[in-house]
Amino acid sequence: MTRTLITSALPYINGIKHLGNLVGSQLPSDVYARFCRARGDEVMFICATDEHGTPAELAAAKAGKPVAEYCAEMHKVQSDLATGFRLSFDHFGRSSSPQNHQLTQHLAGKLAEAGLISEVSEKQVYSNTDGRFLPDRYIEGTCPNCGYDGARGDQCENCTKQLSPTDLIDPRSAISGSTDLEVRETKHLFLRQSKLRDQLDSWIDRQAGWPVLTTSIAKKWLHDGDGLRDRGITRDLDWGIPVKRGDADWPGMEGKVFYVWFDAPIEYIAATAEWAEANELDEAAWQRWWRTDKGADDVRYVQFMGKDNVPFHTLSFPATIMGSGEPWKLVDYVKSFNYLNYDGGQFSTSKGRGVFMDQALDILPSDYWRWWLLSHVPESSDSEFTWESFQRGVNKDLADVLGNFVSRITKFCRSKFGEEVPEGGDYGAAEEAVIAEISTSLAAYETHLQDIEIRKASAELRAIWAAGNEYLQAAAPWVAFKTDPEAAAASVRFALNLIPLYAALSEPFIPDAAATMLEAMNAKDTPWPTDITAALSTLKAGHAFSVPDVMFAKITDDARDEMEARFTGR
Ligand code: B3M
Ligand code: ZN
Repeated sequence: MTRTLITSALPYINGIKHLGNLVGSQLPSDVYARFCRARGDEVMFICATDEHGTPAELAAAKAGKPVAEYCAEMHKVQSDLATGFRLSFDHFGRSSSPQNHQLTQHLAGKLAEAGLISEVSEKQVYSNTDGRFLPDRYIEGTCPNCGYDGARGDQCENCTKQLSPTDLIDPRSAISGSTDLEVRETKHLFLRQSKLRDQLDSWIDRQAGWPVLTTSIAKKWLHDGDGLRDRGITRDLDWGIPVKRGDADWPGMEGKVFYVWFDAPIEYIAATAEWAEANELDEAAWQRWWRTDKGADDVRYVQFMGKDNVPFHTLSFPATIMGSGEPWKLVDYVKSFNYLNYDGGQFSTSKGRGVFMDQALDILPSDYWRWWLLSHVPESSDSEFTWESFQRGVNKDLADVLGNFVSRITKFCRSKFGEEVPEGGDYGAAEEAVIAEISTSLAAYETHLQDIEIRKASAELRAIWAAGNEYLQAAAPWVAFKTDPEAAAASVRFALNLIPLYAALSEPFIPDAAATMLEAMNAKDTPWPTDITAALSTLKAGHAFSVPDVMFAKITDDARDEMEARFTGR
């Protein structure tokens, strides 16, 4: 049996994610996981909240809560939203878990043993009022270049000049506004990634089939400028994973934690250990996914992420894995995405611009969003959400094509033959033609899903739905019924058989609608089809069904305008 390990980039804990975040990793990874499961793979599908770093601390401070409490609450919120969008993770973990503490400290110890960690003394700004070191971008002041008074310690937003904190005139803490700052000496650990450059380079060269977007970013970081320079992996923060070498203290590193981007990808592994614990399984149960010496040789590991995360997954995390000298599983395929924009601009968490996951589910069922987002996933270029396009996708594809087909044929059958599959007549040339058409589309659909070409897959799925609608239109059993009831019965039987087939094929994209169709057709265990002729003869004469409730309500122009207005100028 094929074993597929799938991870989605971990959403930051600091607030509810917008639809651009959702479509840039979690949602397409869910389609792939569902497809692999439907095809009979053994799947481990992992995600988690990314809980460390300054943004988590600041979000907690803003919410007026201790950071541990804030993270626990937000984890629950994000986990419930994931369920609301039907993201079928085997485990939705937390990067603050004991498992991740242990594994991160373990790997740091191994890297140190391998001579890949150096200790570097740095000067950094300390805020006496805040009682902490300030990262560069949490220091504000006046730009020496243009005089703008909101420049940050890393860059002036006004004139774009790169700055260091000591360049700022009248520097102050962005957290408290305090000017009681001083420069202190502090020691940090650096991962000597540069020593692994050749190893990483040849590993990337071997990944012939990776998407261009992924490889081009990885190569750029590897070869241009200082992409692979040694990287600080510790921070002076309270919240995070304490710096240790395995179980042992790390002299001189007391009170420091690992940098969030060091521990976050390790959480992919740790979350699988969390999964094992939650299911009362032993260590072997998760190690067979991650340790090539414990059975993970035959695992295919696929990662999903937005393009800004590519360098961390193609260089930094592999450097951690390779540098440890231990037989951990490396990624086999990195699927990355461009950005989804919102109505002529960008989605923005800080500005509250766009539609956020909680708001989306308040307005409409998750399938509506899943369908539009997945059929517009920013694969080959950035794409844009507009309310008009959303309305069109829901009304035309879901309501007019799929929903209309299901409703029309089940209602017609009920009125003329009752709520069971009618007997009489035989499939003929028209049915054979549909079988041939769908067989061809199915092959293309499967190829696109295997290649994780989600947008092409969605177009093929839509074509499969349309084939049923066109068939029904041409066969017109409501006309045939008057003169040739046998022929009408055969058409109705054929069309009813398309419903469970559509459910199975649509499940990766619109799982709730798929479940509704199967429930109505009394065909819950319909498998992924291998042969369309056989699949379309599954429901025999006499098989009982029921007419489902309206599957997709159309979005009226008024409703669209209302939603659009509600989301501008927030
Ligand atoms: N939290 C960034 C992001 O959501 C980061 C991903 C971590 S994946 C290990 O874009
Ligand atoms: Zn400036």
